[in-house]
Amino acid sequence: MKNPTSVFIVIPTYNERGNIPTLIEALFGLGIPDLKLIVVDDASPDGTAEAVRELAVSYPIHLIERSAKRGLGTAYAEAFQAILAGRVRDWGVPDHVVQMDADWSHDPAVIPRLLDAAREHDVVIGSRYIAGGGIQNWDRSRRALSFFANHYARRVLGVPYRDLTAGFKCYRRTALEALDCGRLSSVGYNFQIETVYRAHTAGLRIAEIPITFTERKHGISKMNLGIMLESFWKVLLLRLRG
Ligand SMILES: Nc1nc2c(ncn2[C@@H]2O[C@H](COP(=O)(O)OP(=O)(O)OP(=O)(O)O)[C@@H](O)[C@H]2O)c(=O)[nH]1
Ligand SMILES: [Mg+2]
Repeated sequence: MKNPTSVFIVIPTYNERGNIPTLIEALFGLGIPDLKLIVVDDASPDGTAEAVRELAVSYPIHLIERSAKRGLGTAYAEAFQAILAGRVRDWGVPDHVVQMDADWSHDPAVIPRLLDAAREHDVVIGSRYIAGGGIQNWDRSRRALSFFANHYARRVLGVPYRDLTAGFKCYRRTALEALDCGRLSSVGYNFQIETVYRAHTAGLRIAEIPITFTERKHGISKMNLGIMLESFWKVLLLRLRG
């Protein structure tokens, strides 16, 4: 008999060798039944893919290897499309899909709470900007950037969610279908805003639950000016064209 909630976690990686092994151990240590992991690695020069392959001997991990760094947004879109098409091994299509970063900014211990909230909602956002949520170890400029990006996107798009740029989310399978991943236009982190906006305009039930986001300890950030500019103009385009 099929498990009542089968769960896939999707993690995009670029140079996360220092983070991914301990994170994978922690994820499979959560005791979530029927958990599967999909890692999308963009030819990380630091050997992230190799580290994932070593752990795939012991755990149900599917590694999607792309030939060059092509952005977090396209990595997620590719994984989500493969999942919905049932193209990930013989694992079938899961009931829930969780997305998270590889760098320990997202605490694996929160995942059961995301799944819990997903009983009553189609999309659950792990939110830094509601009561009980927060950020550890971000300097003032990074906080200001995130605050501005959220404020801007919320005003332009006219949606009520406090953390539109959150990268820790859980979708019901039906919500992923409604996103129509082939249509997603974001290359970089704008993916986070675009997914929530599409879910909102599709009339899905979206909840935010509080999380504490912790800045990475290992590796370096991939945030850059191009990623910021993409968000600036693509949020406008989203509003104009839907
Ligand atoms: N496959 C793939 N993954 C990426 C790419 N860019 C970023 N990532 C991954 O996406 C997740 C989020 O990227 P981060 O660099 O942590 O972004 P951030 O959280 O805004 O920045 P810091 O935490 O400050 O480093 C991490 O797991 C990255 O390894 C990419 O182009 N391709
Ligand atoms: Mg990070």
